[in-house]
Amino acid sequence: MIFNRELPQAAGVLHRCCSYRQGGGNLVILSTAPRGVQSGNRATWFGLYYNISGFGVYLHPVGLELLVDHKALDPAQWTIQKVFFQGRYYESLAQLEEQFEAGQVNVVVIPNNGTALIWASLPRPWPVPLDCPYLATDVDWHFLLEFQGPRTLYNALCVFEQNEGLPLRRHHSDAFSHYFGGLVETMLAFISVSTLFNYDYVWDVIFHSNGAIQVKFYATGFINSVFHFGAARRYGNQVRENTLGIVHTHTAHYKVDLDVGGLENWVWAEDMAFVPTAIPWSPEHQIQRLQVTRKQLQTEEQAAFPLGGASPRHLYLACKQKNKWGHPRGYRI
Ligand SMILES: [Cu+2]
Repeated sequence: MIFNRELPQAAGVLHRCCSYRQGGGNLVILSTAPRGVQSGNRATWFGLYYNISGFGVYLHPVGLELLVDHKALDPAQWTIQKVFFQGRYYESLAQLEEQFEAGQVNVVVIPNNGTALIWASLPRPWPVPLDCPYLATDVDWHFLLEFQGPRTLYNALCVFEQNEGLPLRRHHSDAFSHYFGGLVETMLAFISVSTLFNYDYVWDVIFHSNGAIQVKFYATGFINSVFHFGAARRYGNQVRENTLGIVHTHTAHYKVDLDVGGLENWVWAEDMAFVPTAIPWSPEHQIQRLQVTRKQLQTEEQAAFPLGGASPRHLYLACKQKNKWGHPRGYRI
């Protein structure tokens, strides 16, 4: 719709700014959220970028953006609600072209000097060796999701064991007797990568020997960029002649369903608190004494902790079974 129906209406101005030819083969679109201003809206801004083969297109915006209403189920009925071109808004591409022909549009010519890099298009294993240590084991991932039949992603995960960096415990004695004892602490790591548009997200799941499961999540890849004009630096950093790397947010949601030793599990919160106590051998004096606090969280509400807010020092998921001393067995979250 954008390339066949819309862009030809502004062929003149696009030829001038962005070496446009019929069909627009040198351009690609990238969309951005939000997709509307209220519930039910389906309207998205699509930015046009130079299609630089074998290389990221994400740093090469040409300064044209189209607000497409894509609520209709039939794409033929989608419409352009607004046009942005190099700092100004227009009602349609036809209006932009009309004003360009009347000499009213100040066109910034965007150079298309990207070079194709041949090595970038070579097939390669995934994750690539830079994600994992050399001795890691690559594991294929078989799945049924989203496809009619089974699929396999080769080398989708890598698994390795690694020294934690600190021993679990060590002690060297030179005081009453002479001995040394210690235990290495290792972790088991699973690493995978998922690619979404210009980003690669690296997911680490790490199992520590104290029972803790740690999930790490990193965003890397190409930055998000838009056409740079006016006071745009307020919204990011200039990274090229006509390109602004923009501030924005990434949101990630985790949903974990963990059963420990059966389905009967509880969430426990452990922390420490200072409790004013009279000194036993000198009751007229008071000390702030540190105590362990333990609380079973009864409802989902109680077990919900807002990001950045205060949460208990130790949160763990415990099963019915107890250890020899009556402490519930569980995994720390
Ligand atoms: Cu980002």
